[in-house]
Amino acid sequence: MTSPTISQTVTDVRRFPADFLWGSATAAYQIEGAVAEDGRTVSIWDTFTRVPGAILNGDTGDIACDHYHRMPADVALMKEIGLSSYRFSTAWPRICPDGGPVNRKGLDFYSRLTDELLAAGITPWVTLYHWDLPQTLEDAGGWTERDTALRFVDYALATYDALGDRIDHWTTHNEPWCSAFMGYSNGGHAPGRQEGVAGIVAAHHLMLGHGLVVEELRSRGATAANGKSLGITLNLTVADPFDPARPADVDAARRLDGLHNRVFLDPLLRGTYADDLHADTAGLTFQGRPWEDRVLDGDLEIIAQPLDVLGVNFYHDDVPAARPYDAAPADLLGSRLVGPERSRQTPYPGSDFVFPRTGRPTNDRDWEITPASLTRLLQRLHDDYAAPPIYITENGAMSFDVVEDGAVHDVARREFIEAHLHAVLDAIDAGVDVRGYFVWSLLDNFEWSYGYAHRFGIVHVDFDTQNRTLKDSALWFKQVAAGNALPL
Ligand code: BGP
Repeated sequence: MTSPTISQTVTDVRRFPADFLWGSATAAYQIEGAVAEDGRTVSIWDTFTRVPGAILNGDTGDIACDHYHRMPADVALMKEIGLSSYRFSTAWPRICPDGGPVNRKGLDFYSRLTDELLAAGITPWVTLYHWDLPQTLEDAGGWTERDTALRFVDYALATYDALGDRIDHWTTHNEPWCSAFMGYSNGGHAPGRQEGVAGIVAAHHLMLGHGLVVEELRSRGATAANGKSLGITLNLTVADPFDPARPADVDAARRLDGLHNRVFLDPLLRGTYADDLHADTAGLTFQGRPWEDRVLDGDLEIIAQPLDVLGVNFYHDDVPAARPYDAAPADLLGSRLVGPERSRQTPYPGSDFVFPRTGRPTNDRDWEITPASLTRLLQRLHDDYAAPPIYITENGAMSFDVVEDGAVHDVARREFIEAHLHAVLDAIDAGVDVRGYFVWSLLDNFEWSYGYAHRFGIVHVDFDTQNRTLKDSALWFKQVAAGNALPL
């Protein structure tokens, strides 16, 4: 007897709203390779991957998934999986090499990709900045300089002018928290600067760039009435104290929420920075000045432009304990993994926490699996921030997958995605407007600090042969997307 499929057991399913988008996401530097082709210049990640010890096994994105040369075949894979949308990023150093004038050849690649997607019936969803700042702009100060936000507008407009006739969904930034705080506070990501409160300066300029782009695109007719949708993607978390009876832990959770969630949500959705963010960072300086010095009159109005959608990336919640906290390393999350040492510096200026194990199951990355927190997060965005329609623009799990007899039995990933899809449905049932879900990632790829050792794809990539194998999770996702429903 064959096992029942979704269509055979129509009563035993939980349905998603009509027109729910089923997608998968990637990012340029993580998959494209071809780093020196057709005029592309060096980005901060090309530079950072050369820093000894920065990336596990010294991996780089030089070749990655060789997607730049294999794009049509990869789009065919998306079609085979039945994706209704594909979220990718454009590479700034391809389109505006060295942050300068437009490079037609760089744009052509994304134009061909867009046409290929549309021909396959897949809705393109573009992200303008997924962390690959041209090195030349970093050399001039990077995101701690206001001018970088202005250069971002030039690049964004060039991209929109070339692709806006065919692409409706535009995201300015992916996870500006990582760009700002991993890039400029703890240095675990490119450009690798460990400059404390510089992270908030960078966050402000990233958001300023976002707001300026939204303003300019609106004036070019990118409005909902014209079928265009503009947004930003944030990696948000839910912060709970490890010991609710310990006041220092309660304070740690509040601080983490401030320096991770509200530092973006408040300016973007309320046009303000919270009082406790100012208080928690009082006395910290970057280049001798407090971060607030870089917030000029009118900036918050620009940042708080109304958005059509909010992208939410979610991997796990956070349950901090305040230091000093006495625990054996094995009792702390992440302690078993050999990650780059620099990533362990606090990315939270003025605050430092540890993350003790709470006893919940973990995945191969040693991240606790916390789907109920996704429901809480979505409800909070709805209740406290009156957020615009939400798309889950990334969610997924790392596992050390292997190909056996032509298949990859990634049960843990399938279960992870399934649990989080139920969490999304729980939020929808509670009245939150969630309109799509993009699994991270389409392909195993260059996972930043973790290089190629850590696999997130629903498609396995053999990095020696570039052979692709659909994992069991992809076959399952195909069924769910086709039925627009989860089996019970
Ligand atoms: C997000 C990024 C993705 C992706 C994923 C897993 O932060 O937007 O680009 O890489 O997380 O990341 P990592 O392997 O670095 O933890």
